[in-house]
Amino acid sequence: MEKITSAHAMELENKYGSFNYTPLPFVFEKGEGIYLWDPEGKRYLDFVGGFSSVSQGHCHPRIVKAIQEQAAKLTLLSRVLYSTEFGPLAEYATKLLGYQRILTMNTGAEAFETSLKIARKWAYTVKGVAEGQAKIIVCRDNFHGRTIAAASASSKAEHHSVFGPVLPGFIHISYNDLAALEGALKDPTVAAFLVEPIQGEGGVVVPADGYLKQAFALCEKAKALFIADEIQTGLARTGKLLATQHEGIRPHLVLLGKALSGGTMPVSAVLADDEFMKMLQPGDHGSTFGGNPLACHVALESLKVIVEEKLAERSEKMGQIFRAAVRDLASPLIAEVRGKGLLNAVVFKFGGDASKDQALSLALKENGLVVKAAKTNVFRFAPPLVISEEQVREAVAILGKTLKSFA
Ligand code: PXG
Repeated sequence: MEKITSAHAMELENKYGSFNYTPLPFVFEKGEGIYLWDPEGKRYLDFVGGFSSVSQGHCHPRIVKAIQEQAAKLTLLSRVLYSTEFGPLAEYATKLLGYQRILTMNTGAEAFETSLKIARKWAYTVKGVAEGQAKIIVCRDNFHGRTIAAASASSKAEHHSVFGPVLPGFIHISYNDLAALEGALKDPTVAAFLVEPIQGEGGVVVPADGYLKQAFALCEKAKALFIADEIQTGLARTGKLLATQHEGIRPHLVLLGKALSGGTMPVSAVLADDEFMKMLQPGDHGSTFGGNPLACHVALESLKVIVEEKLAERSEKMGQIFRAAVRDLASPLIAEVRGKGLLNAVVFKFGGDASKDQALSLALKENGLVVKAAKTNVFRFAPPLVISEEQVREAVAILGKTLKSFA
């Protein structure tokens, strides 16, 4: 096939693609470990990391091999038939993460939707909420995907107005606000509190120590489910296999996605014990592709890579090095660096000027570092977890050098 230049790739996408993204004008054709290459052959450090998906590194050889082997053997059955691949994944994932059962889907948004169905049915059949009345408490500035339910749960008014009517049944409270949660839980129709342990798309917002633990206790007391959306924070990203483990809690439901396949294909999951998983009976839920043999084989290998390469420990250590090194830059343009493990944000003093964000991304890319704002003036730094100390320091040096010449 003819080789495509960056300019031509952008021209085609801009001419024939849809309008729902405004990508940075960067084109890549290859990835390996923590590196990306553009079509012209220049190499970059990738600190976007597929938004927490390519935690095992781009094109991890073990994961690539797993895809190739299984793709040549059996890819899809649907779960109306047993496969040799689902069981081993289910056993490994549940034992690793401490739950009795796993339900596999494809995208993160589907895992989110699945958890809403479990929580609502549980509210009606176990908690005794009157039909049609179940509520889910969510946090402002959350991100759970792009489906109508996720848009309904979102606090983005602009999405409510153009994609409405939104689904009823969501109660919005402030993130990191226990008093608000306690108040909202007084409503006896509440089925669940659904929360990101760290708000990713919201700008890497880290709640106060103890927030999740106390929120879990409040849910237990009010007989409501605590659902952790660990699609971005889970699977070693924050320095533990699950971010909720930092506070020693075990949510009733956990949502996973992204790194569950090392960023190679859409695989998501809900983890739960029998009492909650049994809410979904035959006919209640499913998916053509969810739990397909290819996905299961790849997810199992992706989890084993996380465990065997000790990526949680690496994430914890490299995250500390990253944050300390960014603080050591002592740049007058940096307001704050925050995060856990390798889910970090650097907040810049650009006075809310979003055009500066684009200019900084361009300047950093010139110097070999790919990174992007999660929200205005807040850049998320979330590289593959296989990163070395030397590569962390190289990235921070690029940041320091770029900021020095950045007006
Ligand atoms: N929950 C969280 C916490 C997420 O970060 C989702 C759910 C939805 O996952 P899926 O697989 O349905 O995208 C996310 C996704 C985007 C985008 O353009 C989404 C995310 C990160 C960056 C961009 O939709 N996170």
